[in-house]
Amino acid sequence: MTRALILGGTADASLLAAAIARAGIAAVYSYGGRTRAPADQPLPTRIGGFGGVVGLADYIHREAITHVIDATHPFAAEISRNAVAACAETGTPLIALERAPWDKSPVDNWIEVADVNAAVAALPESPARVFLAIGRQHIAPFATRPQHTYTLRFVDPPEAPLPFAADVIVSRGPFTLDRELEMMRARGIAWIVARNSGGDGARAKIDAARALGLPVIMISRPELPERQRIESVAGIMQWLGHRICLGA
Ligand code: 3Y8
Ligand code: NAP
Repeated sequence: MTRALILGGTADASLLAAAIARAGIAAVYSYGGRTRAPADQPLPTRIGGFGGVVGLADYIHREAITHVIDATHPFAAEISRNAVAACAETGTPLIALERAPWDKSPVDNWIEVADVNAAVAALPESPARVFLAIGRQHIAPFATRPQHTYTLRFVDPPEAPLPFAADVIVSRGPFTLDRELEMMRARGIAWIVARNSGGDGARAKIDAARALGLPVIMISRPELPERQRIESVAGIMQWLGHRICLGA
């Protein structure tokens, strides 16, 4: 009896959930519990951590999960690592729905860096107006550069005081090119810090930076363990269907 676990929390995961629900395949959708009101899904949904690798392995056993699909975000490295370990331990087939990174075009002005600390170091010394489009969890290192005027964008309003003075836009995306252009012009943004998330949901700011000729400090993705991965929902459905036919 097939029962898939979708590790979700992205636009792609929502598209996959819709396809699985349409196909009538039994599945459960899992959010990490990061936002106050995550989008509804057409599948039974759970919210919150599993309790590390052990917790995820227990969940797989307890809930008779037969297939795990990691459709989380490329920067959600911990849950992805846990999924590889828990599926190896329980002998559960695992596949990742993983979007390709954005490619730098010759007209893009990117400074590619390995992590947030390198992004801080890549900012200019002289005061600048900087748009930090990297969410809420990893902004603290920018407190070491208080000379800049920061615009942040969060999914939910900040609950705690910010580690530095900043203007916060509360918006969950996906975002449009026109809105990104309007925001950047209105705020006189001169620098953008982004993660190479890939996909369409966050791409508009990259296109807006290109149109305005603005530099983007682009944070590369974290290293993830080897696992089978597919870039399309159709590919995942094929993988799932094939395994269901094989009874594997
Ligand atoms: C909780 C689910 C949909 C899904 C929307 C995608 C697109 C918009 C782009 C910017 C960049 C950022 C952030 C972002 C994007 C989509 C997609 C994507 C980036 C939701 C969602 C959850 C989260 C968690 C949240 C993080 C934060 C990151 C904001 C739902 C809306 C910056 C990533 O406050 C917090 O704790 C937020 C945390 C992880 C990164 C961070 O470290 O702050 N996403 N985002 C999922 C869960 O609980 O399991 O609430 O419905 C999903 C989406 N976020 O419905 O179309 O990529 O699929 N999300 C980044 O790219 O750097 C915004 O502002 O330009
Ligand atoms: P993370 O750092 O990789 O994971 C931290 C811990 O959160 C995990 O160890 C796990 O806790 C729990 N967790 C994360 N995702 C989960 C899920 N889908 N279901 C159940 N538990 C989950 O994750 P993150 O970067 O904070 O991302 C959290 C969620 O936001 C994910 O669903 C991700 O797809 C979504 N998201 C993240 C980003 C981003 O930039 N990181 C962007 C868009 C969407 P336990 O160890 O207790 O199991």
